[in-house]
Amino acid sequence: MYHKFIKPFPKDFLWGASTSAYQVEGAWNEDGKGPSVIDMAKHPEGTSDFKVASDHYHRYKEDIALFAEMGLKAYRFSIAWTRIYPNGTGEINQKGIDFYNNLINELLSHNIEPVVTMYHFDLPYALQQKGGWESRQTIDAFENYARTLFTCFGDRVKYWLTINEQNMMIMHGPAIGIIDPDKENPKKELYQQNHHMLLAQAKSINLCHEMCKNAKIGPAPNICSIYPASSKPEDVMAAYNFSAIRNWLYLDAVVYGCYNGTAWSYMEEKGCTPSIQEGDMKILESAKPDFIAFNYYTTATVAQSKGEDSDKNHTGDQQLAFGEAGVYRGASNQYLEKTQFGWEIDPTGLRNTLRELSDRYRLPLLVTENGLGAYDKLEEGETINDDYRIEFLKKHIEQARLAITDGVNLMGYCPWSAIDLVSTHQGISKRYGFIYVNRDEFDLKDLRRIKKKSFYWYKNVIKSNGDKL
Ligand code: BGP
Repeated sequence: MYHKFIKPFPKDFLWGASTSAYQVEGAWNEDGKGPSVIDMAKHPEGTSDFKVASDHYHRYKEDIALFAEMGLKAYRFSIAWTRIYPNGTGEINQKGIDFYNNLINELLSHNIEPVVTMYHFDLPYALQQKGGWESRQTIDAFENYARTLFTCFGDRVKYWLTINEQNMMIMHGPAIGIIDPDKENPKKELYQQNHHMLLAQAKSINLCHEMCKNAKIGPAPNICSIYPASSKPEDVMAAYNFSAIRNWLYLDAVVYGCYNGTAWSYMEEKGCTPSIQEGDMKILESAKPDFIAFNYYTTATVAQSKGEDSDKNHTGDQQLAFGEAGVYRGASNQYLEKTQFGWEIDPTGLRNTLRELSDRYRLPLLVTENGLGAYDKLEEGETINDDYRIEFLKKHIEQARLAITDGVNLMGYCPWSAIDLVSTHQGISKRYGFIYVNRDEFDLKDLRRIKKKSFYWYKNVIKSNGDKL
C-alpha cells in the first residue's frame, strides 16, 4: 500500500539494541556460575567458544556508558539461568543476583529501559542431564527460576521476554545443543520438549502478572513471512504448511492457548504429537501475553514438496537445511540479495511479517533482533566503516515505519547487536554490533571497544526519533 502521509514513530518508541548472556558476557565459570548446555556443546571448528566472549561481565559499566552515549532507550539482554541457579534449581547464587542487580541499576541510572530475556538457549547443563525439557521437572525448575527473577528484579524491570526463539530450538535442536543428534526419534522428543516449554512459558506469564503489577511479558520467537515460490496453488499451500510449523504453532499456543490445526496434523502425520496431561491445555489458555516480541532476519520461500528426500535444500533460511518430504521444499528467492553469510536480505519482508502478526494476534509488537552479520574491518585511525550495516538497518527501519503507517502497533526496535559478540554458530568474525570489540577468533588481544560508523548513525536515528535515516 502506498501512503500519502507516513506516520512518525511513536514518542515513547523503544529504540534499543540486543545481546544474549552467553554470547557477550564471558566469565563462563566465574563467581559461582554453573555450566549450561551451550557451554558443554561441541563447538564448530575454527570458531571461538563462549568462554570470554566480549568480556561484558567485567566491562558492563564501560559498555553501558557507550550504550547511553548512543542514546539507547532500551537494552535487551538475557539473564544466564546458571548464574542464578548453577544447577538449574536448589541454592541461589547470590553473586549472580548481584551482577544482574548492578547491570539493571546501571542501565536505569542512564535512563535505559531493561528488556530482559529470561532464557536464551542456555539451559542449565545439570537440568539437561536430568532429561532437560523432556522432563516435566524442568517446567517446575523454570517456574521457580521465574519466581526468583520477578522477586529480585521485578521492582525495576518492566519488560520481560520468556523464551528466546523456542521455535528455532525445536527446529534446530541438535545445533543448539538441547537434543542429542543421535536420538532415535528426535522429532517426537522435540515436540514433547516444545509442549513443556509452552507450559513453562504460560506459567511464567501468569506468575509475572501476579507478582509484578506494572510489568509486561511476552514470548520472543523468530518469526518471518513465508513466501510461496510461485502462484501455483500447491506452492501457496506449502507456504501455509511451513508457516504453521515454523511460526503459528508457537504463537497460537501462547496467544490463544491452543495448538495450531495444520501444525497438529503435521505432528500426527510424523508420529510426533506430544502427550498432553489433564489440565495442560487449561494452563495454556489461562496465560495472556501483553505483547509479542520477535526476532527477524530474513524471510523464507518454499515450493510444493515432491515428497522426496531431495526436498531438503540448503538455501535461504539461515543456511540451515530446510525442507521436508511431503510438506514443503525450500527455495531461494530470486528477488533478494544475500549477506556475506548467505542470508537473504528482505526489508519489505519485515513489513509483511509485522502486518501478518498484527492482523493475526492484535497485540503490540516488539522487534528484539534484526541485523547484519559481516566481516568488519578495523581500519587506520580506529575506524570501522560499516556502511553496509547502516544500509541494511536503514531499509528495515523504513519498512517498520511503513508498517506503523499500515496500522501496526510497534512498541520498539532492538537490532542485533548492541556490541560485537560471538555468533551462535560462526564465531566472533561474524560481527553484528554498533561497537567493535578488538579480538579475533582465538587471539583475545585487548578487547577494547571502538565505535563503528553505524554507532554514530544509530545515535542520530534515535535522536531524531527515526526521522533522520
Ligand atoms: C538468533 C539468536 C541470537 C543470534 C542471532 C544471529 O537466532 O537469537 O542469539 O545468534 O540469531 O545468529 P548467528 O549468531 O548464528 O549469526
